[in-house]
Amino acid sequence: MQPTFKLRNFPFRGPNFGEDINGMMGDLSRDLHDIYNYLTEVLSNQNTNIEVALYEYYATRARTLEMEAQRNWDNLLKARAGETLNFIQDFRKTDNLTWGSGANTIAEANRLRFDQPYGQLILPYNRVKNHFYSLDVSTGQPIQEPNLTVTTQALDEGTPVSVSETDNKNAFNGINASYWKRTVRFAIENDVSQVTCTLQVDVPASLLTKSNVLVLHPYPAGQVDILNIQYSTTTADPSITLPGFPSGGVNNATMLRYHFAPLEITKLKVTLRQRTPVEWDGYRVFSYGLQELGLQLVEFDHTAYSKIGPYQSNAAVFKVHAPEGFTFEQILDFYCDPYYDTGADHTKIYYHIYVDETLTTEVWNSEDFPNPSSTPIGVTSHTPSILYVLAAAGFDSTNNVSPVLEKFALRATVE
Ligand SMILES: [Ca+2]
Repeated sequence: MQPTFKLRNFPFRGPNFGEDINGMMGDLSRDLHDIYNYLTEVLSNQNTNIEVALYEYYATRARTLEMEAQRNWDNLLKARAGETLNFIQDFRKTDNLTWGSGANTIAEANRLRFDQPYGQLILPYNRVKNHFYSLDVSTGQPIQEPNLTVTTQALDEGTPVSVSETDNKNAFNGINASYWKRTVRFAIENDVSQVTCTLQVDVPASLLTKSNVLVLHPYPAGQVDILNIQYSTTTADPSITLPGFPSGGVNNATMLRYHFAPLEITKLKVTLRQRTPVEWDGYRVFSYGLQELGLQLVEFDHTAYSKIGPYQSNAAVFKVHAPEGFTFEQILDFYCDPYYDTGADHTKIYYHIYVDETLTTEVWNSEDFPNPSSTPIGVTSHTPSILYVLAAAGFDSTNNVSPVLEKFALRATVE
């Protein structure tokens, strides 16, 4: 949209011509009209986009609730048939999270950090240093490091009609709403099924210190495959896969976060793939990118795990509910990912099971008891309808990392 307005010359004390005045007013009126039309169209498009996203959200939510209901009913039917039940707690959900009650309630200062979007329970953060931006002390807004070198490279993008890209530095500014997006458009009859590219960034030398956490928010969330995250600690191009990144990559990636022993990372490279084209304005279009890629040095809380009064270490508690009308009889197995500390492996992850929310009657803990799979735990004398599973962790100083707890599972019978 271009303004049509042309400034006419009106000399001081005349002569001024009605034609000029009217012409200029006409231009202004047309421009205002165009601006209003344009704004109305933009707002209307925006509302349509929000509406589409909302419908998609409701549909996804409905499917999730349906699956949850099915799982609960599955356990109820098994309970009625006298079968063994499985209970799985993934740390992407907060509904069963509690901190106990009464004198043993886990104090605010001793709570594990629960980061639901990543599905992770980790040690509390004391301090965080971001390598690509800092926060303005007066406004609280992120300020990007000015000397950032970022390069995008097509790996395999076929023969597109056009490729456009927003500023790739948007992936490093600490603002999710401002993202790097690469749009690859093909003719509609083109059968291309996927596109791949890489994004490489040099960690600014002025900010070069060690890093131990990497966070990645893909765009669009849940539709981009992250094929690799590689780093370098020299001037050479990144070729070493980030510790903890799965060898098969992460398909349909949502928010990702990796913790590793501190490394002096100088360069980072992310390989992305998009396999979901959309038909857009008559073209076959692949869009992919990142909302944010963050590299951080996090100082974790180092409070040691103590078995006596476990609630004084960093911990969290999850309720496991027996199906309606039943109480727990025997715990037959306990499994967790990552696995609890068995002594030699230093995972520094510990679990306790209580039959009361006040965390007073412990029926099992991972240090003193064998796994229930070898020695089942009878709990009938307590008639618990809820089990309280306490997860505790201490800093792993052998490997210089925080434990990252992701899920646990219980197998039990009820009566
Ligand atoms: Ca961003």
